[in-house]
Formats: sequence, C-alpha cells, structure tokens
Amino acid sequence: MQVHNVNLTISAVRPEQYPDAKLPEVALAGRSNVGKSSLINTLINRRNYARTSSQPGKTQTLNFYNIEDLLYFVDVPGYGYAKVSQKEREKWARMIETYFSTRQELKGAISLVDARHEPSELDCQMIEFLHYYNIPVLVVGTKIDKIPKSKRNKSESQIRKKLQLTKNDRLILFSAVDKTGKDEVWDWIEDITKVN
Ligand SMILES: Nc1nc2c(ncn2[C@@H]2O[C@H](COP(=O)(O)OP(=O)(O)OP(=O)(O)O)[C@@H](O)[C@H]2O)c(=O)[nH]1
Ligand SMILES: [Mg+2]
Repeated sequence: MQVHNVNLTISAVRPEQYPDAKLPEVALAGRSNVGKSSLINTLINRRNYARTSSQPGKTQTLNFYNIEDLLYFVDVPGYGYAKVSQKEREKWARMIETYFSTRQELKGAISLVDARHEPSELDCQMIEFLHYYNIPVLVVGTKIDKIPKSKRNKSESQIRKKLQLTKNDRLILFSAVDKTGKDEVWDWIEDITKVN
C-alpha cells in the first residue's frame, strides 16, 4: 500500500475514547524500545511520524493512527521498562486487557521481538495472551540489519521455538533501517483487514 494520508486520531486510555469510525484495527505490541514506532514510520514512509522514543516507557496511551481512512494502527505502549512503577504496570495491564478482549474492530496484532536476542518471558506472555483471545498474530523480528544474513535462519527458528508459535502465526524478519520485510508486513495487514 502507498500511504499518503495519516492522522494521529486519538490517544486513548478508556473505551469511550476509542475512535468510532468502525475501521479495522491492527495493534502493535512489544517491549519498550523494540521498534514499534519505527515499524509504523516505515510502513507509512515517514521518518518520524510516530514518535520514536528517546525516553523509553514514556508513551502510556493507546495511539490510534488513521491510515488513509481505511484502517487504524494502534501503537500499544511498550512493556518491560524497568523504571515503571507497579501501579503504572497494573494500569497498563488493565488498559491492554480491556482493549484486546473487547474491541470488535481489532483484526490482528503485530507482536514485535528483538531478533538479536531470545524472546523474553514477557514476549512469551504477550503471545499467550493473544492466543487466548484468538487474535490473529504476526510476529515481527526487528533490527535484523544488525544480524548477518548467515545467522537469520537461526534467529527465526529461535523465535518460533521460544514463543511456541503455531502454524497460524506468521513470522517476518524486519529492519526499519534497510526496509527488509516491509512489503511482507503490508501483505499480512492487507490480508487480515481486507483492505488494499
Ligand atoms: N538498527 C536498527 N535500529 C532500530 C530499528 N528499529 C528501531 N530501531 C531503533 O531502536 C530505538 C527504539 O525504537 P522505537 O521505534 O522508538 O521503539 P518503540 O518500540 O516504539 O519504543 P517505545 O515507544 O518506548 O515503546 C530507536 O533508537 C530506533 O532508531 C531497526 O530496524 N534497526
Ligand atoms: Mg514508540
């Protein structure tokens, strides 16, 4: 998809604040700093539309990006940032649970993991959570420009194994630097949301 029109429609914490445009939604989740905002920027061909963070753990709202009035990307605040208080964590968990368990417009989730490392326990919990709610999953392994080509297959199988991905879960290795995987990610999104 060639994207020309993007709007940050709303930053929401409660269901009353979600947009009511009835467009399909794709959520992006992953630990803080994994590259969620960078993936959005790459998909929409902007350098810094979705703010990439100099301050990890900062974004604590669901950010809805309206893409061409066809669909929304929902940037989910990152998990696993050490300096976030227990109270903030609980607030985050409630917000996420509410959104993923009730949102009719949600068609699928992109779960990002850093392809350079074995996925963390929190990454595993996120996948379990998405499976539990029967949400179609695309796992994106980020920052693969930092992995030599000869080691990418190994990284892929490590991610599949650790996250216990099923045959219904797609896995795509991605780089916001050299755009590897961008077209495949768009294909999955178009497929899941039935827009193109
Ligand atoms: N080399 C490389 N760096 C990347 C890539 N994607 C993101 N980064 C860098 O990783 C850092 C974090 O990226 P963000 O896109 O802000 O991560 P985020 O998941 O949105 O972070 P939070 O909003 O804090 O949850 C930034 O310094 C990016 O430039 C990539 O594909 N390759
Ligand atoms: Mg971000």
